[in-house]
Amino acid sequence: MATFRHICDSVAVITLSNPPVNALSSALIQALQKALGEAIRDSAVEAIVICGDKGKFCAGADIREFNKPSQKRGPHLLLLTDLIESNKKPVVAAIEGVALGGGLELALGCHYRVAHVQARVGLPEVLLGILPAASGTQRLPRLIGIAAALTLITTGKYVPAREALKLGIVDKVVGENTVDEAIRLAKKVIGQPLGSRQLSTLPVQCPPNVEALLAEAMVKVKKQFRGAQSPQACIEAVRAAVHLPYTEGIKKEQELYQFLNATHEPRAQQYAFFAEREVAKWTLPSGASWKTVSPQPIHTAAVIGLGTMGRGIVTSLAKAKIPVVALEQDKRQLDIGSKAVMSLLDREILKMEQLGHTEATNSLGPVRFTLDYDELKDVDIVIEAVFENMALKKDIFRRLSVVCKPEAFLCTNTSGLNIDEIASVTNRPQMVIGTHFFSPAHIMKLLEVVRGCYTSSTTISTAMRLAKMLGKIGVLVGNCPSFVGNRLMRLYVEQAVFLVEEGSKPEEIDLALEDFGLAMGPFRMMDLAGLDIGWKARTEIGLTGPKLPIGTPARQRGSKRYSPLPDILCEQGRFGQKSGQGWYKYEKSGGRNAMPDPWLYNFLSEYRCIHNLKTRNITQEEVIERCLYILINQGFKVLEEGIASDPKDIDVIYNNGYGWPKHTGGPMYYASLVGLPVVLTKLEKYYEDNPDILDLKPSNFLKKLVASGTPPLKEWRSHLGSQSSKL
Ligand code: T1G
Ligand code: NAD
Repeated sequence: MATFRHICDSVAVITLSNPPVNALSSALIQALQKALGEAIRDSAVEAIVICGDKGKFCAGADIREFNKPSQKRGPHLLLLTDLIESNKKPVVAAIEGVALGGGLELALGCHYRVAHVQARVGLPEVLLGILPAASGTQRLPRLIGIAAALTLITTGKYVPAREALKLGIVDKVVGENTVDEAIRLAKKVIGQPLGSRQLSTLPVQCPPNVEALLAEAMVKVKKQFRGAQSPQACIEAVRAAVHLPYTEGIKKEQELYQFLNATHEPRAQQYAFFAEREVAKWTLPSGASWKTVSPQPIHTAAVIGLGTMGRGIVTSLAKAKIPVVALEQDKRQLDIGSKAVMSLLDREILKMEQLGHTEATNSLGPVRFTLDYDELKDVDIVIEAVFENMALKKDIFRRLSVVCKPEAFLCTNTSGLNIDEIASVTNRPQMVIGTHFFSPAHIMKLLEVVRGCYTSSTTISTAMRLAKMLGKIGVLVGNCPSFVGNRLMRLYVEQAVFLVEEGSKPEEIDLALEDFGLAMGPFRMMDLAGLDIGWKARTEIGLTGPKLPIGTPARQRGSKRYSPLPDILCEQGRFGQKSGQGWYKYEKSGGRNAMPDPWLYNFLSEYRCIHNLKTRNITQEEVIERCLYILINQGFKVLEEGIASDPKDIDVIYNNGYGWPKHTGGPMYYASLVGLPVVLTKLEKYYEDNPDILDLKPSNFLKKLVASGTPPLKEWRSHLGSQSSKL
């Protein structure tokens, strides 16, 4: 815990110590309060430096204590920041690693801040469904102005030291010996007046258009974080800093904090925070786990196919400083692919330079472009990202078997093909695994790691380690058509199309689901991804097109309802954004502004006439329930089948790969919020109304949980039979 020691020349150094990130637990705050009191009272001490143990200043309040009753939490950090600021001895924060949330608030209470060049600072509370509650919303605007403070507080963005220096958050950035530099500074300022360094006493510098600025920020967060309350509360707190004196502003900050704490958001966001970290701790039914199985080192990689996904995957590897060999099928595709990769890498370099990196170019791993498989012979891992075609993928994996060294791992980026079938053509099926990246692959955080029946635990360990190296969140899932993410997504999208048949407009459905908080409604998403991709896949498996048996009813496949609407749009050349029209129309081919299309309304009327469909008024509630509950129901099926081992795996996949609003925790957490009995009853009702939508039939696992009294989400796993796991 906080340790206090004298050093020569009258500077006391207080070190925060609470591994691994020096989070401010009640015990640490208490120890810090004690150490500060001693230093302030000690007449031999003339200045104080606060630093963090093991190269990390502080990651803020201890999130694990958030559910503790407040009377058991001990002294409030806020009081400590006021104590530090008002004391007569100068206090300097020596920031190494991170100063986040309460950690930055603590540093803002100090009179000076020195940061290591690799340190990052920020107020990420909004990402936990709360707001900075130890004066951050009042001190930061006084230090850096309203506009910059609003950005930091409403986005939770982490700012690197050099940018923090430009913004005025820190006073000095050093390349080494941060604590020594802080001590030097502390000695220098002994005896100097501290008035201008006490942020709470400073006026907020308001631009004349401050109200417009606040209003603009409100519009932005309402759009960006639809349905979430914490970003709006953050703006209200900053508004208080503009209009009220510090002590009144603090009261407002506390009031807003209490308000948010009474909502479900903090619990949902904090669940999502820990879930993202827990998914790395995989375990197999055999007992092999992240703890027991070591990954193999990855020094070099290859990527095959430089299309939409391949170019992002190459960029992602280069960003992680892993040298990559990038292979294409012919000279023309190689030229196109290499140009695209180079342009992505240039953009990465630019971003780094803007953040103050002086050697950005050297911080990327080298990329070599080739048509020659021989160049793959020494790489440690290959990631295949060619067209979604089983025969082609098998051809490539056969070839890789011959060319690659026996220790090389072979990964496929397939969105849903059978990993076992691909593995079976190789001479090392135990070293084949699915690494399902999301588009754009150099940006999206999620990596679905798909275990086939032959995949060894070392291969899993290595793929999960790769995710970490790439700065991604790897989630281990089992092998089934479309894996977890796309399997659930397909039903959600299909449900949206059924609702259009029944009377909704695409834009009404999109709006309902975007208001719920999804980043993009299903129709805008289909238009963005390209309707032709699904059409091609459905044609290949004979759901439509020439392979469809003659006499198949238009709106039925087997005993299931089917909607040919997306197929018909494609037959008319409406592929979405790329062709300038799909479910919406666009200003031009490749345009991004989705506009409702009167053509579609006429087309839908005719379609409904032809198929004798009566339109009805569909409420927003029905849209949300049918689209989301069918997805959730499939989540329960995935758990029942052992394709995912825990509800949090599904939630992490949806929060990080599909734009699900984190303030609801993820689909499975959301189901627990709504209440499993409610979800079950609604599914039963919708299934009764639509007996040909078989996936509305409630899953046995959902029924089992309700029958066992609806246990809390963390106990669901124990209600699964252990034999069911496919991991
Ligand atoms: N409290 C408790 N545990 C924490 C923690 C925290 N604040 N931050 C990290 N951990 C745990 C994490 O669960 C993991 O545990 C381990 O530390 C390593 O984390 C009053 C209300 C600091 C940049 O939001 O952003 O201050 O899995 O795997 O990639 O206004 O963790 O090993 O058991 O993420 O090196 C605001 C959140 C709090 C910071 C390190 N602070 N943390 O990243 O390692 S609210 C935050 C992070 C607040 C005040 C309020 C990152 C990191 P385990 P890791 P990393
Ligand atoms: P794409 O059509 O954009 O690119 C495929 C690339 O593979 C092309 O550049 C093509 O020239 C190259 N290629 C084809 N045959 C080759 C061969 N024999 N050798 C070398 N290169 C060859 O496809 P994409 O969207 O990048 O998808 C690639 C894979 O990733 C597919 O399996 C797809 O299902 C999967 N995936 C796609 C997305 C997405 O959003 N596009 C998301 C996740 C996964």
